[in-house]
Amino acid sequence: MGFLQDAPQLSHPYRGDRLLLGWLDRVFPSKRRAALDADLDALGDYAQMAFERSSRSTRRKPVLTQWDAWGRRVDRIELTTAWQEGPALTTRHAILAAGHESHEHARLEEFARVYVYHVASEFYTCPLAMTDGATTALKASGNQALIERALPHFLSRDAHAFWLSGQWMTENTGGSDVGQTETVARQDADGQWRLYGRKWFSSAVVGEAALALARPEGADQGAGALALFFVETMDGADRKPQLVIDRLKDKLGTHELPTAEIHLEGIPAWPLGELGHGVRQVAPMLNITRTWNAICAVASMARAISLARDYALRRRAFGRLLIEQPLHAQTLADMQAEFEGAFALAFEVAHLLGRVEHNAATLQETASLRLLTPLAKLWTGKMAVNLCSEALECFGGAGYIEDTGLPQLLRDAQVYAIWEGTTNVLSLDSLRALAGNNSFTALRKVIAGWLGEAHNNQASFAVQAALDATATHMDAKKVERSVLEAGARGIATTLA
Ligand code: MFK
Ligand code: FAD
Repeated sequence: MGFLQDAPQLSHPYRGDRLLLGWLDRVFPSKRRAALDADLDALGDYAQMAFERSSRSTRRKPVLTQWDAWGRRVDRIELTTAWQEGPALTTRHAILAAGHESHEHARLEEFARVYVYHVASEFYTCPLAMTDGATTALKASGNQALIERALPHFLSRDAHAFWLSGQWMTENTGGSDVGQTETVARQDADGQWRLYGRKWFSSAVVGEAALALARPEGADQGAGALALFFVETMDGADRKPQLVIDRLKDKLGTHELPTAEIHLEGIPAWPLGELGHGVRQVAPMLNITRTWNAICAVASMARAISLARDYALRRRAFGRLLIEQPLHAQTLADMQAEFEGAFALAFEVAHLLGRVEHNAATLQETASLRLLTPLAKLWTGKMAVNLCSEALECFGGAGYIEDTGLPQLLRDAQVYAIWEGTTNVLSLDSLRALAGNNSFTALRKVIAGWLGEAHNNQASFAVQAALDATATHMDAKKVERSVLEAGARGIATTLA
């Protein structure tokens, strides 16, 4: 046999990540850093093992069996190995529990774990994100009965007690415009609420709970009249019969994640708070899952770059290693620079989140968090697609071949820009954040600080012009809303 190319190897996703290690050393007090080390080390070991395992096996998709041999409806979903390992890893390493400890570094400790675990988890991080979001929304609701019922499960350190939560928002009528929700909430004579309707995308259908938007029977049309409900999906070991799984989606990527279309046929539900303003009540969940999205997008970039860098040390062209070819080295360096910027943006959101949640933030930091959350989500979502595409090209034709495992990186990356608010929806959310009456002045100061540091004058002018337009619109409604919206993506990406 002639020449055989070595496959790329994965450096340790924790101990080999210079950027993460440097960042942890910088932001953490040494005592906290040492405690975190053991969990990150173990999650890094798991991620390296999972990488090697995936190169030996054909990746599987979850399988839905709707009927048993005797005609009974069972809706059983068989999960991939990584998904079966998810609850034990999550609870053993306190991935969710760490984020809800009572100190301002809690979120950073959580998201460092998420970053190391994400790619190996095969998007088990998707329902983890929603569970974290549900925890945060329940806390914000102040509904003590539901908090006491659900949080001991969501934040459990025992795999047997652990519950996942879904986020049932999107319907056929619209995922961005949830105001069109058709699912109805009806109250029994005994006062129990029940949900009836169809949810078009449910990514945690194997979970034990969900937060669902529904319209109380007889309520007005539009988003303002929606209510947010807590749902439990299981009756002992069986899924409740009022939750019917119609089918699993056949998706471009995230193949291991069982995303289902479901029908709700009277499943019991409990409102989180008042029977209205469900979107306002679900917003804390959205902001948490958007932060997860940014961190996970950055984790995918880290994986793609790590493999491309390793390959450049193994592959030769024109008499030398790829890394010795000046243009290839420059290509990798440019990718690394974009990645490090995205990493800084995503982790700044995690840092601010922890400070805000523990009352350690200034007014400007609170306003920054509101704006940076959509910006980080939209920027890292797009960047992950660009960067994974570039990384595939670094492997030449091998990057296009399925059993190298590389194409999956690109397919999976495409989801970051779509779910949890598309790029356009988040650009509009950035305008919403800018226009928040209390925060605009504080934000202008923060942004002036960024512009002071920026060397790109064209970008500075664009941002300044956008802010002036926003201010004018807010003050005197002189700028047409349509003009502002048409420019929203430009404003958002420039700010990001
Ligand atoms: C591995 C990575 C892990 C990531 C997890 C991935 C899981 C993916 C699963 C999903 O995709 S779940 C579905 C996600 N769906 C969305 O993200 C919905 C996208 N659409 C939007 O975000 C719309 O902007 C939104 C539905 C939120 C608002 O639409 P509306 O109907 O125009 O509402 P409106 O009137 O602007 O806002 C209602 C209230 O919510 C307002 O407050 P008030 O009632 O007090 O005025 C808003 O200020 C507030 N609000 C909206 N977005 C907010 C927010 N508040 C804080 N933060 C926000 N982001
Ligand atoms: P639409 O809302 O119809 O959007 C279509 C296009 O119109 C987009 O490009 C959008 O940017 C643009 N657009 C819409 N409104 C505006 C506007 N005002 N201005 C400018 N442009 C606009 N949802 C859940 O609730 N739970 C889940 O568990 C879940 N899991 C998912 C898993 C996967 C793999 C995927 C792909 C999606 C999942 N979703 C889930 C759904 C997801 O959140 C929605 O697909 C997303 O919010 C977009 O909604 P839509 O598909 O209805 O698109």
